[in-house]
Amino acid sequence: MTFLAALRDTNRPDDVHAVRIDQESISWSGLRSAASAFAATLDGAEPVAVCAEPTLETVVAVTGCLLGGVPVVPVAPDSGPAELAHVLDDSGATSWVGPHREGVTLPVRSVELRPELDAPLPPAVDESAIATILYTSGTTGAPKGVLMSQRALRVGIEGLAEAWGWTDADTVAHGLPLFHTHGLVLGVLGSLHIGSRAHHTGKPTPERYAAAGASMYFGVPTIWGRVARDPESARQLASARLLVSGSAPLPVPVFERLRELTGQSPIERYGMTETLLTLSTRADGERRPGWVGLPVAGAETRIRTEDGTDAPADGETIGRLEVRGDMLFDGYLNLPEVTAEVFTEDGWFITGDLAVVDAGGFHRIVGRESVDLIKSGGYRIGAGEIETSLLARPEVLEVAVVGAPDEDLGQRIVAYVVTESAEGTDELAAALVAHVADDLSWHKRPREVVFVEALPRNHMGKVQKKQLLPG
Ligand code: MCA
Ligand code: AMP
Repeated sequence: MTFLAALRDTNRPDDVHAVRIDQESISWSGLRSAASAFAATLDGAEPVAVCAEPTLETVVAVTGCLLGGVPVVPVAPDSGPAELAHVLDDSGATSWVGPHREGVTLPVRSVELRPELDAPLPPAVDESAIATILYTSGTTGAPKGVLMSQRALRVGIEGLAEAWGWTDADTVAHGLPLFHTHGLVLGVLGSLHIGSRAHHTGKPTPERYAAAGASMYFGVPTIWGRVARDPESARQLASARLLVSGSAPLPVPVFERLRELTGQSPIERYGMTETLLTLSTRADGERRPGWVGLPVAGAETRIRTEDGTDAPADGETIGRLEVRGDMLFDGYLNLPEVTAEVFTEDGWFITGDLAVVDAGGFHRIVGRESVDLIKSGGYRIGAGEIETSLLARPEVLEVAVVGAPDEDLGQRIVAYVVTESAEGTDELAAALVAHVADDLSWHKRPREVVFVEALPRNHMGKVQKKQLLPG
């Protein structure tokens, strides 16, 4: 058993493209040959950092690393200096694929979409090899590198294929970033394992989704909300086989509006960078608004109450969601203590999400344990990371970052800032937003800065973030 089975299958007919990005496409044999040629240039097992623009070059570099058994580090193309330096340093990447970036001193590897020399398809890789190191935010500190083995990716994708009836007859369309699990692993590598075609729409606009003519669509709730507000585009998705939402909760009104406009209920599924996807509704089963369904093949879940026992399957009792299965990560890179903390003594991964389960095994995610992990537009963003970035500005004396409810983004990043003069100006607010966008990345920028005289604190001096949130 090996990951990217369809890409490795030399008998696969070449009549349709394997991957299309915007207007450019590459055939199965073309991708196999370009990725094999890239793999042939790899000279060891050191990670390769790939600036993950949505391009065919990114797909060739990533699949080349996987074929060659070398870990790949997908990097957000707009990572600012602080984020980029951390990712390159922490991952131990020894080469860089992508445009010239200030601060990147690693040797650059080039990608040939049509290599002149034929390279043989590399032999199957030991499945325990690390496939990807994906950086994701925690509640505190800098983003952590999540080590995913080739086995974890294969098992995770096969679990979804079983739940969704995903086959080589499908075409998968989405417009998600290629530096996270959703867009890269599900949206591209999944197809290259199953044999379906992957179509990246470029920008994830409702019009582009409507024009893609795919059988399966992936999106975060922000995208589905925009589709639901564009009836003309939404109606064109009526002929799709599955509309799949995940990465954040799909609001019930969006679910219902999509059903009204397209005649079909979206599939909702739940997962994490560390666990791939562990829960989903099924192509052949019930799809209930607000619920994320059943464990996928190979995953197990349990919901633990405060006293350490399993919550009753009554659809009401809230507990901590814990998961296990072969699609889980191998740990956080360079952080053995942090890795140990997220597993229970008996080997379950503590997701940090709160959930309920009903008698039929259906799960509903009710929230997160920590207010410090924000989900904005489906991006996971640690409040601590933004606070550290803002505190580097001399004007900022104290800061607390929270995720406020937002109709479009799910949560919107709001920074409560204390300055010396206790008064902020619009110019300062704009400068602070630009500072985070430049220092970390665009999607981590606060959407709002509120100047306050003091932050609410308890008698121990700890900031009471819940008091900064409405309700
Ligand atoms: C974008 N813009 C910029 C920059 N980037 N301008 C200057 N500098 C930049 N670096 C422009 C855009 O072109 C756009 O302009 C405008 O800013 C708004 O961009 P932005 O704010 O980024 O977009 P948005 O509209 O707010 O984004 C919504 C989104 C995005 C497209 C849904 O949030 C997104 O791609 N989310 C996906 C996150 C994701 O994949 N998460 C998966 C992780 P104009 O409007 O003029 O064009 S979760 C995961 O992997 C697990 C396992 C799971 O469960 O799936
Ligand atoms: P990330 O590692 O970026 O994928 O973020 C994982 C987190 O996204 C989870 O811990 C959940 O809080 C959230 N999440 C993913 N899918 C869903 C969903 N369908 N419903 C609610 N939350 C979700």
